[in-house]
This record gives sequence, structure tokens and C-alpha cells, in this order.
Amino acid sequence: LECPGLDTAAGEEFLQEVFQILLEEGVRKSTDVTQKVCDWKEPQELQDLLDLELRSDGEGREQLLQRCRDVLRFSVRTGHPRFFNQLFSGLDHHALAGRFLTETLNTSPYTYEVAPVLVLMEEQVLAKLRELVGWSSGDGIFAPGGSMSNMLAMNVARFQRFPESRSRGNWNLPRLGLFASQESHYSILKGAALLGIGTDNVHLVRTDERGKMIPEELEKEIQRVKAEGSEPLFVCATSGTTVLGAFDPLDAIADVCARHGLWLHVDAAWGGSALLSSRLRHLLAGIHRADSVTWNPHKLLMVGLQCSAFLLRDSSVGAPHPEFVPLGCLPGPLINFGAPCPSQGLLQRCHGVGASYLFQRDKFYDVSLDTGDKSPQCGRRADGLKLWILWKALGTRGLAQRVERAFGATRYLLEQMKRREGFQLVMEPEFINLCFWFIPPSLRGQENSLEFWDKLGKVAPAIKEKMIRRGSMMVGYQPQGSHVNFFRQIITNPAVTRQDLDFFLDEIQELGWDL
Ligand code: ABU
Repeated sequence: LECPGLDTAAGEEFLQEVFQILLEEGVRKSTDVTQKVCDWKEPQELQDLLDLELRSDGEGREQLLQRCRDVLRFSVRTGHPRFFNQLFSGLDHHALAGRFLTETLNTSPYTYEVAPVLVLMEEQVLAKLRELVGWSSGDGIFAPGGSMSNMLAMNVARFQRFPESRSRGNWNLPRLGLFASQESHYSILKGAALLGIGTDNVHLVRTDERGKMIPEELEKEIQRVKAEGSEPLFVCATSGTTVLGAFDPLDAIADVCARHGLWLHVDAAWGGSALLSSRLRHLLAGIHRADSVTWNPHKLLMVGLQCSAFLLRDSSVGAPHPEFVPLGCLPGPLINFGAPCPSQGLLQRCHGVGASYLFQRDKFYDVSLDTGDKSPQCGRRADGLKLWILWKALGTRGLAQRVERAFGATRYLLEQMKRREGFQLVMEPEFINLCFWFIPPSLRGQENSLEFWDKLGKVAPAIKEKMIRRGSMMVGYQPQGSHVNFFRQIITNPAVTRQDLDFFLDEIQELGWDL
């Protein structure tokens, strides 16, 4: 113990070189359109190439640097202008700087004590997002992804109706009913399983031909579930469904919820960023009437994975709650015996436990800034910082332009697609999800034959395989409802140009020509 167990000088030298590799291979090459999007290897070949085995002795600097290069070389370049595979893509340099800062700080924003800057930034960012939703007050927390944000909504809704469920669990509750559209995100089902509500109690409400929840069908489902003896609790409307990009009619759904006293959650993980644009925010008209909202800036705003805000319109924040005695106020080995509990909002009352080693009530500063107890997590990533720094760099106006550029690029691609033979839209896009089939020449004119749809369903996977092996671009496909496999093209990256979109269409045509 006479000297440190870490060679900091060698560590810094190593990092200098890693930064060079990151800049060259991870940033420059990854975003360079002349490079491949991916360098496909079969799993066994990749395992061998990477030499994954972990051994008794450590390796030298050169070998480790090569390993860093290999990680970048054999990973998919999601920042590439021809990566269209997910609802996230692109690389924003400012947001990346935020991610570097977060990683370097290596702290958890659970207490002001260990993350003063990050806690304040998180609160600022959450307040701005709430403002865009239309709320002047409320609460929120960053969660590890949209699925978790949706699950927090379900948990808070249950707690609000049945506060005793926190201590007693589900055993004495009525059979609960949750409602979401047929196109809603699968996290609602997962959440029902995780929270012990049960997937059978998630009622998937019919959608119209554009994938939007039909409010009259929601009303019918609620009536049916009530008649069967269940207690409706929670409705999840979606603003921007994953595949079709559909926006549920929020005002009409809010009317139904108000009539039945149900919690309205809006899963705006994908579409929330449209609130930034005065031209597009009409898609979410009525969102201010929600009780809670999920919004993932890591998608359309290109903040980088992960950045998911769970927002609450909670008027109980700051009000006294004498009935609330978190475990931290009860005797026990790890808790604050006898400490006063400040008034708290729903999130705190639902999730707070007041661990005595983190959330001491007798600290010398304002302990309402120890926000971590509002989350079911303990260690938590500081996902607000990268959004804060991006927002500082672009301003609200720049963020809005980012959203509008993505929308504009989709319109350009749509127009070009309509001019070409062989492309068939699944539907006119309302947002940024451009869903289409490519019909190869061999299938054209056979649209009325029995095997047409069967054969067409095999086209997208075959084209996808060819493009990945070639490494030229990546775009997602899926079947959906009665539709056989079709492509879902998503453009979120402002680095994408007209040439990239023309290339996209040329490439689909070329890869699908002889199928
Ligand atoms: N469920 C989140 C979105 C997944 C995707 O990128 O398609």
C-alpha cells in the first residue's frame, strides 16, 4: 500500500491512444458514407476473430489497442448515414461529448451529494420536457429505456388507486384491467407480467386501418371488462407506434379515461419529439391531459442510447402527505429511524424506501434534491447530461429543425418511391415510419394469384440478407397483423442526404431484382 495500485501515467497514455482510435474508427469512419455500414461475420468466425477467452494473465498495450479497434470494426455503424434499421441512428458530436462526460464522472444521480451537477441538469431537462408536454409543474425521472418508463407508469397508476398495494402487494386487489392498442409497445404486456397484474389483464383495443386506437372500441372494452367483474385502471395511448408510426387520438381517449376515472399514460417514446415542432405537435394534441408520458430523446433527437424520460403531471408534488411513512422512517438496520419525511409526490411515495446510507434526512442541504429514491433503481445512469448539452448546443429551435428535417427527408423518399416501379406502400406515412414492399419483377402482375403474398413475404428477408452481407445499408422489416413482411424505413439522422435516399432506393431495386 506504499504506492498506488494503478499506473495512472500509463493509463492516460493508453487513453490518449484510445481517443485517437475512437475519433478515427468510432466517429469519423462510422459516419463516413464511403465506408460499409457493417462488416458481417458468421458468429463462429467472429468469435474466433475476437479471441474472446478471458485468461489468467493480462495483455499488453498494443494488443489491447487492437482489441479496441476490433470492437469498432466488427460492430454495426449505427451513426452511418445508411443505417436505417432502428428508431435510433446517427451520431451527434455534442451528445457524444455528454456521454463521454457521463462515463468519465462515473456517478449515479441518486443524491445531490455525489452528483450535484447531474441532478440539477436532470431536473432542468425534465422540466423542459414537461413544459413541451404542456405542464407547468409535475415530476419525472430518467429510466433505462422506454419499456421501463412504461412500466413505471403502470406501477404509479396502481399505487395511486391502491396505495396499500405498495406494502401488501396484489393479493387483496380486484382483478385489474389495463388497456392499450393492438399496435402498442410490447412493454405493456411485459410490465403486466412483471408487476403481477398478468398479461391476460391487458386488453388490446382495436385500431383503425392506420393503426390508431379507436376510442369507441376502448369504451366498449372498458364496459366489457367491467361487466366481467374486473376493475379498469390504466390506459396506454401511443404517440408514434413502433412499426407504423401511428398516433392515437389523445383527446378522445382522454375523454374516455375521464369518464371512467382511469389513469391515462401516453407512450410517446418515439413520437414525443414531434412536440418540439410547431408543424408537427398537432399529432399529439391532447397530450397535456395525460397523467404520465414516456418520451425517449435517444430516438428522434439523436441523444444516444439511452435517454428515456418518464414524466408525470402530478399535482401532489410538494403537498403534505402525513400518511406517507417510507420504510426509511421506520426502525431497521439500514434506515433513518425517526427522521422526518418531507412531503413527496407520487413517484417518491410509490417507490421511495429511504435507505439510510443514501437518503439521510438530516443532511445540510435541501434533500429534495436527492431524487434517486423516486426510481426503483439504485445505481442509475445520468442520462440527462447528454440531452442538456445537446439542447445547449442546438437550442430548442435546432432540436425542432432536427425533427422537421427527419420528416422532410421521409417526404422526399416517399415522393421518389412513388415514381419508381415495384415499390408499394403499406400506407401513406403520417410521421417518419415509411412502410413499403418491394415487388420484384418476377412477381409483378401476379397480385391476384394465391401465392403472391406468400412469395412477397419472403422478399424483404432475402433483400435484407443480401444488404447485410454486402454491408451497404441496413433497414428493418417485419410482418404486422395481416401484412406479410414489409420494410420499415426510418430516417432520424440529419447527416442523411438526398444521395443517400436515392442510393437506398437503387439498392433495394438492385438487391431485389432477381428474386
Ligand atoms: N421498441 C423500441 C424500438 C425498436 C426499434 O428500433 O425498432
